[in-house]
Amino acid sequence: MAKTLSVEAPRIDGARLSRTLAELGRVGAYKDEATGLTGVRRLALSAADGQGRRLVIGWFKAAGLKVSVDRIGNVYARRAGADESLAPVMMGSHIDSVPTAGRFDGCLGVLGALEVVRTLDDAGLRTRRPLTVAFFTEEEGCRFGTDMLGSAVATGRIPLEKAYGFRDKDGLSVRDELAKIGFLGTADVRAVKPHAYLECHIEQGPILRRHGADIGVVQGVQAISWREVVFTGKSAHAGTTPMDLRRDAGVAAARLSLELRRMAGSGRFGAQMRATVGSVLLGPGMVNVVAGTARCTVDLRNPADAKMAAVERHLDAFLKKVGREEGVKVSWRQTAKTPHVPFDAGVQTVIADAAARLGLSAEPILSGAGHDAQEWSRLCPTAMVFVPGEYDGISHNPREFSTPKQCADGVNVLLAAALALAERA
Ligand code: HGY
Ligand code: MN
Ligand code: MN
Repeated sequence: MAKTLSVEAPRIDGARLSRTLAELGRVGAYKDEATGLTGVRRLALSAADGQGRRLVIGWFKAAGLKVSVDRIGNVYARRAGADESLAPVMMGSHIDSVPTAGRFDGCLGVLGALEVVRTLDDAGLRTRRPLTVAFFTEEEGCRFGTDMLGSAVATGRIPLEKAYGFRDKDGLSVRDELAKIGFLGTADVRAVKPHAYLECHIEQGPILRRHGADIGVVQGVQAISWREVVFTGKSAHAGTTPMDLRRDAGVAAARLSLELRRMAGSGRFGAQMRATVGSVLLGPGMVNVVAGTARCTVDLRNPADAKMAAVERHLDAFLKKVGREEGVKVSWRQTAKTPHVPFDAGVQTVIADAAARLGLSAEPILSGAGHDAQEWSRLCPTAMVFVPGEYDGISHNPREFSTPKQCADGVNVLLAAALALAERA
């Protein structure tokens, strides 16, 4: 008979966690030209994502978890509690990646939760509430255009049929790509109602490391707004077309990039304002043809919703101005938009107490990156555990690195916090 839980939580096996992270990191591994490092390329619903999913599910099953796949491809793995009638404490994140990723973004949260389960099994401990470990579809949003897709469907922000219809740059749909990798599941997407949700994640920025803090107690996620902006000018001969006769979509795109940097640096929208043009596709994209079209992505981030609204108004006016001055047509569509999301104060306290009991230094921090947790916070008390990263916490880059101790500290806090929440009525 499993022992009931003492207050003192067991400690995880940090070496096993590192091995598991390394093994998943080999799925979708590629040689990164820019850094010379081995990176991870596991775009959502790609063959590599399917391979990674099957590897992780194999680990879930080997740990005795009951696995289900829902209709948007989210994967839930349940560990029975002493009282199966109680709602589970859920720990999750994502294993899909951007094309130039490291092996920690998202994976630390999923494999850290698996390590929590393995540690409880080693200790023969049964929690009062069931525990669910999960990973969600297309958290990154960089293939099908909107972030936290699987979690947004599971928590009711995006309808399933709308999500099925999203297409990548080659016109392939979410639904078809789920089927292609064998993850068009059958479980109801709204079936999981956790008692609480925890996510362990790398900070992906420089703050914790610079402050010498072991743990970040995440207060929430800043507002995010993504757009796709299309400038349509006139393709023309690069050699014969006088400069004053051009309607150059490439110049319009360049002005957009420069204006975003000027806006973000002006302080007018707060010191935390961040703005990025991550992708510019020029058409026809030839050395001797003035660009007739430019398809750009815009990523805006701001901790304050009111400031984000002001940024959007300024950007709308700027796009009209550039259209007028460059003689190009401007169209744009909103591809992602989430407000500032505050996390539950009670769960933050549980995390802070766990860190203190473990003798780890912790500080509150607002997340600059979007996370699945911000979607689950609509359904249940939610918060996150951040771990610091080396090299100024660089992420979405193969140089992404958190040390085995940093990862183990974060997952020990995740374990202690999950236990505290799982023992509550
Ligand atoms: O874009 C983000 O903030 C996250 O990495 N999906
Ligand atoms: Mn992430
Ligand atoms: Mn990411």
